[in-house]
Amino acid sequence: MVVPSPTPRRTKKTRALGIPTIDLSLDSSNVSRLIVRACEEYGFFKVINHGVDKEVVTRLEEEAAHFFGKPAMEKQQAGPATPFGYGCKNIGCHGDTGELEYLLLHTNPLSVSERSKSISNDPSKFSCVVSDYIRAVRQLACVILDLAAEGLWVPDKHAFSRLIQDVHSDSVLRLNHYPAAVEEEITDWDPSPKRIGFGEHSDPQILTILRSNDVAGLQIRSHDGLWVLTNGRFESVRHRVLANSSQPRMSTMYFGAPPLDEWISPLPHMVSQQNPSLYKPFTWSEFKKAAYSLRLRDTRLDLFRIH
Ligand code: GA4
Repeated sequence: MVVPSPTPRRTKKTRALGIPTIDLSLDSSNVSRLIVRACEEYGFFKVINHGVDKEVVTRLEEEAAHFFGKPAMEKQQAGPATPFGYGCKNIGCHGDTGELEYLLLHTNPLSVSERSKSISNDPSKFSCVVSDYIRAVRQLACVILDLAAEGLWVPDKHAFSRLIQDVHSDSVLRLNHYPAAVEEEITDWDPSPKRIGFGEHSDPQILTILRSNDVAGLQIRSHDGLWVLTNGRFESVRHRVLANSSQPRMSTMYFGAPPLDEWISPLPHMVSQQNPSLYKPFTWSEFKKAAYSLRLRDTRLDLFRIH
C-alpha cells in the first residue's frame, strides 16, 4: 500500500512509526532499492514528489465531501454497494460492519460514467473528476510497480504495471468517509480499538494507492499475507482504521488489479530450485471470488498454497 503525501518531508507521525517515506524524484536505482526494502519490511510506504496534480486530488475530494454531505436518503439512491455504489456501515456480504460510509467504483470509464448518474446532480462533471483522478493515480501506480520490478531485477520491467494498465483491468476506486466520533467516543491518538471504522484486513489487489485528509485512524500490522507474484517476497500488509477522532476522516484508495481472466503465478524470475513456487496458478477472478466468499479479516492465500 502506498500513501502519496503532498509534503516533501517526513512528518513526526511517520518518523515515530518508522514508516518509510520515499522521494520519487531521486534517481531510479536508489528509489527502486528503497521500494523493495519498504515492501519487504512494511508492505506500506509514503511517497513524496510523486507528480500527481494537486488540483486533480482537490477536485475529487471536493466531490466526495459534497456527496457525503447529502442527506442519507439521497445517498442511498447510489446504493447498495453490491459490489459497486454507495455503502453505509456494511462491508462485503458476510456481516462485516464498520463506522463508515463509502463509494465503491469500478475504474472502467463506462462504468464510472454510468454510476455517476446516481451519485451526482452533475454526472458528467463527477465522472470527469473521477476519471482524471483514476488516470493520475494509475500512472503513479505504474511508476511504482516498474520501480519495484527494477528493484527485484525482474527482466521485464513492466511485468507488474502491465496488469493494471490493461483496458480490462479490474481496478477499483474507493472513497471512504469516517464521521467524527461523538464526545465520549473521542480517543485521538489512543491506538486501542474503541471504535472500528474498517476492520483488520489485507487488500487483495496488486497495489493500493491511498490518500487521506490526514485525520488519524489508519493502523498497519506486521506481516502475514504474501504477495504471489513475488513468491512471498512482498506481503499485503494487514491494516485497519479506527474511527475515534474528533474530526471526520476521508480517504481515497485506488486498488490496482489485473483483468478478471488474468492468470497469477510467481514470476519465473522469483522461483528457483532453492526457492520453489509456493502457490498454484490461479486467475484473478478465482482469487477475488475467494476473497468475497470469506470474512474481511480472513486470509485467502492459503487456499492457493502448494502443500
Ligand atoms: C478490501 C479492499 C477493497 O476495499 C475491497 C474490499 C471488499 C469490499 O469492501 O467489498 C472486501 C474486502 C476488500 C476484502 C474481503 C471481502 C471483499 C469486503 C470483504 C469482506 C473493495 C476489495 O477488493 O477487497
